[in-house]
Amino acid sequence: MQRNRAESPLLCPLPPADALQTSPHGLRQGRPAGRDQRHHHQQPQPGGAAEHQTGPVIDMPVPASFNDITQDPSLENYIGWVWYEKEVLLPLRWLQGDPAPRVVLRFGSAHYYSVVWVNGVQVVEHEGGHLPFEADISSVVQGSPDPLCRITVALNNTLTPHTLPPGSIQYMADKSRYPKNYFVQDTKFDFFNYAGIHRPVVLYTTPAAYIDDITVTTTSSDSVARVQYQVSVVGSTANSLSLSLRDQEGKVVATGDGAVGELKVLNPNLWWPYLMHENPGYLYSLEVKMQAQVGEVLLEDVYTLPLGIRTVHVTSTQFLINGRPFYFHGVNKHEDADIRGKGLDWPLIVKDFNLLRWLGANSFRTSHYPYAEEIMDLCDAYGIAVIDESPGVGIKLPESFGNKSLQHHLAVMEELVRRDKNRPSVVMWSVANEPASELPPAAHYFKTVIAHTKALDPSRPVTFVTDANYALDRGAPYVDVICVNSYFSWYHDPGHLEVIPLQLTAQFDNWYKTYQKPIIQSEYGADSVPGLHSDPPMMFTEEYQQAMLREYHSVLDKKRKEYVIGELIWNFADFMTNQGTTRVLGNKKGIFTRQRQPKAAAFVLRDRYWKIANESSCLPPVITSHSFYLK
Ligand code: GCB
Repeated sequence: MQRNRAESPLLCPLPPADALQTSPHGLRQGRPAGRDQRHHHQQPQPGGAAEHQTGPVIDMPVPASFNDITQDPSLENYIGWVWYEKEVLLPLRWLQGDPAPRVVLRFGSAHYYSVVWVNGVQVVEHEGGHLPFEADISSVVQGSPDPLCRITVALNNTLTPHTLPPGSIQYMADKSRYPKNYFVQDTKFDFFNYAGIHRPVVLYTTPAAYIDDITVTTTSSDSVARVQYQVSVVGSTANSLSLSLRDQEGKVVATGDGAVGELKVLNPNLWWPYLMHENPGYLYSLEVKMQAQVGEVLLEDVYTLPLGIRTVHVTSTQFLINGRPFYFHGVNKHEDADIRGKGLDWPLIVKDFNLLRWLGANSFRTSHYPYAEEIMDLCDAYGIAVIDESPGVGIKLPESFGNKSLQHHLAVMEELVRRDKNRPSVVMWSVANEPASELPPAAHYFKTVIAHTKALDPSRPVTFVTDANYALDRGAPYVDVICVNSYFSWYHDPGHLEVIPLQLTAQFDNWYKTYQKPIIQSEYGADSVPGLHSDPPMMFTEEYQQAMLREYHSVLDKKRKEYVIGELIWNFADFMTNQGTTRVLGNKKGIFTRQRQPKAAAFVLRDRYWKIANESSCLPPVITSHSFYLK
């Protein structure tokens, strides 16, 4: 569980748009200090952004990536420190009381390494984008005579062989070819390394004694479900806990007390994926109340957790949700859009969910990093099954398999599992995408990361996504489901659609014979430039993208009767990448454009996904009216 803004009436979100300022050309801009590529660990000095800037101060919206906001190309590709700063007035009731409330500053995510000060006092540092972090700032703000709170953030987007994702700085020393101090950041992944404060920054309060974490797991038989819970409280040892579970009508269906226990729900409404039930995404609401006596005062904290009752099991040929075979007909996505880059964008998020439902998609993988909690909330509510992926993308260098990287990967899995463990939509963890899993150290590395993830959450299967040869992959023995990416007739045998039946059939047969584990085609696809046409189909046209999909589909139709349990198109929408000779303003393998308009391939996939949903004796809800999601 991660407390977020949904729970607290005392939230004071930092206003967007006019807000934080960055001095991207500021402190320690330019060449990283030292060749060990650890310059981001050299702490900037505390104090305000204004004191440190050496470049212009820019109005920078939050949340957003900073890269595409200005007309300055050097900011677009900037690597190094940037500074954000904002002053907010805190309500006086946050600063007083005995005991005074606990005041928390929370970041949904900031890319990549952050150091945060409040009123010049360092309150937290955090390594890694894509996941939340927070700081208890009570002692800083409550000690101050002034309700003004100055929040200063130093952010560094440098990736090293030990970050997730990894990267490295390449120094171009040849003075005859490059300007003095020239360097570029090299990454082994195919999306633009957008940076900035990407998700909301909020201030909230709790009592001095508070509910710190809740873990729930669910099991069910025909007419009874059991919800196992565990609650941890911080700030008091003498406290009492009471729980009540309400259905969607607000009726209390089970109650419990104590820090550990089980709730019994008769005739439960199970959480079903979209298109598998006429009422997908059923969520109960679990209210946890804590009372603690601290000195003379009785403190009360309440946390309400949306809760879906469902089970997940994997056999050698099937993926079962609530005991019924589930076929992933879905997409891979990115957090990516014009102008805001990877910044949270509500209209875009809701548009994407409407497109997913239009498409008949029942699932997606959070390629290649954890997505915003706001997105995950909608997956829970709409019944979109999620393969929740860590930022372990592009782990290719041998040094990225060493102990230092491994320890960081374990820590990232802890953060991810803590954040998403209670989400019914999350049906599997993916610890990485396309690592160099054929390298000898990959065996120990993946064995350890997967075992750790399973220890953190024994209730879900774990995988990583591979493009290695089935006979050489050293991580595959440890996964529950084989997830394979392949691009036959694109990166291999470009232009030759006729090789697909043979090569794709062999791919599936080889993996299955070796491991007897169910398989997901976790990526396949072709770039198409919208509006480009040719018949016979040629690469980069809309016709070629359609034709490639159809060739894959005819093999998938045979294999899904055996052990193939899913297909996820690469990609839902076009997205930005580094510039390169194979990328035309980014990766064009979207079935929608970056602006979310359908290409011809979207209609091929839509016909297919609805056909599969109808076949599997599910009850497809046809969207006949518009209901608006209000937050
Ligand atoms: C892949 C990667 C994905 C790329 C895609 C492509 O295998 O997992 O990140 O974007 O191929 O289009 O090359």
